[in-house]
Amino acid sequence: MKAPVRVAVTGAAGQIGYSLLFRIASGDMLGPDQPVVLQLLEVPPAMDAVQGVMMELEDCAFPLVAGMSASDQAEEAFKDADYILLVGAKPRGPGMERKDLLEANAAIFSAQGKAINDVASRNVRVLAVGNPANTNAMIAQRNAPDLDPRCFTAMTRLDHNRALAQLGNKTSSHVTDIKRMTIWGNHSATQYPDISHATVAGTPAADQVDQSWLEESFIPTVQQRGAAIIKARGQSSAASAASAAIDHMRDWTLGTPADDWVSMAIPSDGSYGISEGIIYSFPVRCVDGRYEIVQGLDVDDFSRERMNATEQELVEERDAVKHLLP
Ligand code: NAX
Repeated sequence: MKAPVRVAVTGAAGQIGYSLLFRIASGDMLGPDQPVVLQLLEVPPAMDAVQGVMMELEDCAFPLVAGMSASDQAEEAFKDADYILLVGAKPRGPGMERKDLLEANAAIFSAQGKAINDVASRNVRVLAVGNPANTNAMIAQRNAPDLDPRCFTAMTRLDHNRALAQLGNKTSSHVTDIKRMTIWGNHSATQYPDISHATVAGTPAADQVDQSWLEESFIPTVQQRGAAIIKARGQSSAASAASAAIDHMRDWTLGTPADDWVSMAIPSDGSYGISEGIIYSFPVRCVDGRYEIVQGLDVDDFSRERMNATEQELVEERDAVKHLLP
């Protein structure tokens, strides 16, 4: 058995937290030989609820749980953390404009970024799930100047997995037959799910579907899937979001298969002409605990237009919170 690692989760009493924590504790994220110490962060009114979640975690008697704590102080919850999942965020309230939402979350993620900078492991892996996830990750990163910017990522894996499912249904194949799916850009309705490099059972996906399905069904369905779940379930996706967060952290840490890649929103280094510094979703491969953008993919006019539109939205989000950045 390995030495325990510290995993901090914010928003631990929320719906995603309720699914996520039990998967982490059972070894789905870091493997069956990796004990974990869970460090939960919540806001003061949710401290009773989080105690209840900890009681249930205890009652599972998970062999891999080496310790557990909850706090309403980020400096406590992030202390020496090796992994941090930033799930808690302020939801859009009635009458709230997009700008208000960005600003409210900027306050939360600035403070959490500073705390990560001050107390987390120097090799921490941070995943922002709480929306607007990409810009929240950027704000946390900018407030953590002592850490490598590459420690900070945001989640587009749920979009990636949704795209696999849609293409699998359309081509009557299993998701495991599909390789090289890509989500470009923002975790929002401007994201660009791209099948132009994908294969289904070894043959190009683009040869197996027509352009009108791509434009009129596939892309909008993936972009709008979150809203469709809310409409059907009356609540936003939670178990699937938790599952995607597990996938993201597992692949970042343990690696991606050589013949495939995954989508992660990471600090842009200018690859594919995308503005440096924004947290943009790229196709990435992970080896030895590090991610690298898949380089050299052909980008046609159809893709370029969509990659630029979602980049533009992220640049606008960054500009809207610029006055709050250090
Ligand atoms: P819930 O409202 O059920 O839970 C959020 C929890 O976060 C609450 O318990 C709240 O008390 C806590 N919280 C709020 N501010 C906090 C702070 N400053 N520090 C610590 N905890 C704090 O939401 P849930 O359904 O769990 O969703 C959480 C976030 O994930 C939302 O922002 C949501 O929009 C986002 N999502 C992101 C997805 C993605 O793919 N990136 C998909 C699913 C989800 O919509």
